[in-house]
Amino acid sequence: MELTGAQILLESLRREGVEVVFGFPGGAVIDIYDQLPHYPLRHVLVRHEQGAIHAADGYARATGKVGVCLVTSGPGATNTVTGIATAYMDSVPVVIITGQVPTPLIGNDAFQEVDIVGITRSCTKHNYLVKDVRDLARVIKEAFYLASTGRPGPVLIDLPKDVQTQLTEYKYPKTIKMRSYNPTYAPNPKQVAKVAEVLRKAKKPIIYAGGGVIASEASDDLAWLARALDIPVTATLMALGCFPADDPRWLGMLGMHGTYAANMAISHADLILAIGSRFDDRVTGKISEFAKNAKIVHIDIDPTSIQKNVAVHIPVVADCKSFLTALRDILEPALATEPAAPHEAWITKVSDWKVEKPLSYAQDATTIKPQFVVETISKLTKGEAVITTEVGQNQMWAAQFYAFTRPRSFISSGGLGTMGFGFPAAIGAQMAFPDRLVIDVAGDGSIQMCIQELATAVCYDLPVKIVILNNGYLGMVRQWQELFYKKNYCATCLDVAPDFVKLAEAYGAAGFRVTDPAKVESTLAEAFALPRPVIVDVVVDREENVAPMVPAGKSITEMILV
Ligand SMILES: Cc1ncc(C[n+]2csc(CCOP(=O)(O)OP(=O)(O)O)c2C)c(N)n1
Repeated sequence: MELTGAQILLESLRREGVEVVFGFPGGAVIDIYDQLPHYPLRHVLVRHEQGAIHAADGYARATGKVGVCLVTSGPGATNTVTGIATAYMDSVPVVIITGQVPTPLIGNDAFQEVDIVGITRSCTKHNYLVKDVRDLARVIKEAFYLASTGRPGPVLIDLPKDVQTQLTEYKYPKTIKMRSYNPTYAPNPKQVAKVAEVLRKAKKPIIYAGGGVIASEASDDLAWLARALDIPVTATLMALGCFPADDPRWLGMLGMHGTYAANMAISHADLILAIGSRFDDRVTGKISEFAKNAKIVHIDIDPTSIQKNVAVHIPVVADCKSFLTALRDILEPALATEPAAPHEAWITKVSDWKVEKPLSYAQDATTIKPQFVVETISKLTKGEAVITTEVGQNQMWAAQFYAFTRPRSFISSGGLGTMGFGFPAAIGAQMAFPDRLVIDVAGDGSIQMCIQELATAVCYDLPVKIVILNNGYLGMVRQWQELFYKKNYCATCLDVAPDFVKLAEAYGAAGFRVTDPAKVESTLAEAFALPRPVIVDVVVDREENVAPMVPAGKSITEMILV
């Protein structure tokens, strides 16, 4: 059967199992929108293309499926670039479809023309400009395959307007043939055996889990390993939720704003099992001082991330799930005959660090501490909500003080640190799970970057909650200015701010304000119970800092603790 390019696109999305498309129309995609009502796809009309890409990203992080976003050429396409880079840095599978000017006009500075393929070359896993409608079905099949396999990431398809209207015979390929792309899932058995051996011998082992554990759905396997061999677990921002916070082996996040216990434990370990993590500079601090006495085992699906930042003793190219399954196959029978020696002395040491310098704050009767707000959210939701965050102090407090119980429940821009991410990402997560409680923990600065999506939330009856930790500052930058720039608060005071309660109401959402610590819990509970979008504007201590903090370039043992 002959179909137009627009029909091929939509039919192929259907065949890929896509249920939701986040988008914003324009002249260069109007043919696609013209056909959209004929396909069983839910389209969410956002208010800004940055909202579309972050929502697709949030949907992908919450579900593990590929998120899809559709925008027009020129400014529509460029408005997605921040979101594409956000997804790329955090290895999130999204497919971005951009309209393009007709092929004869490409390169002519035509109206609303940009070279989006060129612009996004360095922040996509792959991208395509489709000049011939006969290539389209194959390109879409490849795009979904590339986005979701190996190390996941964003893939962009740029589709010129004339290609959308051309007709061709439609045949959706069943298989993919890409000679140069063969991700390795299964680990080398010899390497796994070596890992089993060093793990059993280690006296002071630690698991350092990264986002790959969540991406490969390996959280249960990780928990089995930690418990079977009695190993403490720390994780990156991206991996929060991969190990339950109530397990005694849980140390909290490591790195720049990690816990004292996690940073001390990784610095004193004799064996680090780094799994699905990439030794980001926010984690390692001064690299020459990082884990000097440890043997390092690194499991990653992306061979290029191994040996990139630190020297690794046992490299394993595999996805986390396959690796942990293979390791369990070796360890389980071995443990049946010879149980693992518990790491009593090591666990005691680690527990002492936890008790010595826990995450803490002092809530008094007058000024609300932001940490108290996050702890109250955690308590009210029993650690089971989907928490998205903006970027800054709010993000770090959410990471530190919310006790996550399951994977895919913490959704935050880790690698790029994108202010404005959290709210549209929450919309994406809420689209995927209409019945779950989805809360964006926000700063008063960040929330203003994509606040227009409140209209989207209201329009689609998405009961997303926004809790603003309102300190009247671009708090994290102010914190740096306080600590390292002699309190020169240049350009970080948000003197003029909207009345967030009225703003919520203006959009048709509900708004609350809290200034009294005694009212925090009841107000949040009331807000969470409302079946509609809500902003809770919590006026918090203006100059509270995130601690611990490792100053940039220092070793992670050199933490500022207050
Ligand atoms: C798009 C973008 N611009 C600038 C920054 C730099 N930045 C990092 S944190 C931060 C302050 C965030 O302020 P706010 O949202 O009020 O949160 P707070 O730190 O006060 O919780 C800024 C400006 C960024 N991360 N992203």
